[in-house]
Amino acid sequence: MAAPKPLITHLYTADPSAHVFNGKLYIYPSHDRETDIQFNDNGDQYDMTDYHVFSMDSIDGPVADSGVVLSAKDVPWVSKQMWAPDAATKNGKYYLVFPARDQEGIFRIGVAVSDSPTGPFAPEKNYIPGSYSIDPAVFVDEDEKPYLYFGGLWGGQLQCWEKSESEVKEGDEMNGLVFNASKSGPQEPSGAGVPALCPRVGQLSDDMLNFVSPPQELQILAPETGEPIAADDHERRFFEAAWMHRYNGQYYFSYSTGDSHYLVYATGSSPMGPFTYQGRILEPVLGWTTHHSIVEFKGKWYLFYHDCELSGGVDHLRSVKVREIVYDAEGKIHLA
Ligand code: FUB
Repeated sequence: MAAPKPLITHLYTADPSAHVFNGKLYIYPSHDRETDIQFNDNGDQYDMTDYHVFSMDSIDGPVADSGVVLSAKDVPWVSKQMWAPDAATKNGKYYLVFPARDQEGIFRIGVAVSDSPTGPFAPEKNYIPGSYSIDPAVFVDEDEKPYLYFGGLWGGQLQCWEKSESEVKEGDEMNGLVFNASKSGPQEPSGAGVPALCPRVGQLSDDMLNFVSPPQELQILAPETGEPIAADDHERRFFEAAWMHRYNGQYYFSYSTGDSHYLVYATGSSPMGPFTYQGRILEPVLGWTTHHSIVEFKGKWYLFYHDCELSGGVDHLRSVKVREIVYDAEGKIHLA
């Protein structure tokens, strides 16, 4: 196939979460912007302040920009860095679910609500109690139960959260974890045989504003051993960019491997896991980050992702692209 082109060229956009609502395709991306902040492994250069929503009637047709649908200045709990969002619909409402740093510089996950898939979205005053880290992905299963997958290493702070029997801060009673600021930055567990840190999953309440029980670690197992993937297995371990979809009765959990720059996937028979690693979806793109979503639209399946082609390789100025994917008879994913 011809090399995919950026779908949106008047803005920089990244981390595309694509959904089909009422027969139309909507993209909920990060809105990258130019800043003087130098590249670092903590991700300070990704200093985004608002979200736009984009829509398409057909996969090769024009992309409509609905304008700014939510700004950091309108969300009381947010200090900065509106990173990769997702969206979902339930009970006739549309929910924009997004991570940002709170007033103490800790990444949390918040919700904003609208009657329309293109917003504008009215933010809740506070973040989801017990939420932490980045890259929320909401999955509403066939039985209408909503699940929130989240987590990201290094700048995403997943490694900063530790179990504590006491001294849990108000608002974190749900997760029972404390934030250890000394672990901020490019750190994660290491050493042969040490299990990798895994993403978190929690079932959401029907109004999408709370967890119904504490989020738990989602297991990703190596197929050859049935054991959790190890922390030093950088080509397969979870880093960030969680996504969940269902195909042919199986649950597909996909994610970025971060510093090895792959998009990979694992499958399981329950939305809560465990999942068994299956393989790669996309090889490294131009730019450090790689992030995606997978959606069925008009009978075909698509991978939305980003790279830095439009900015000539500037790492924090990314652009959304799309490629068709197919499943083989064994349910393995291939680029079309
Ligand atoms: O866009 C900021 C961060 O970069 C996202 O949260 C990560 O997934 C990576 O794409």
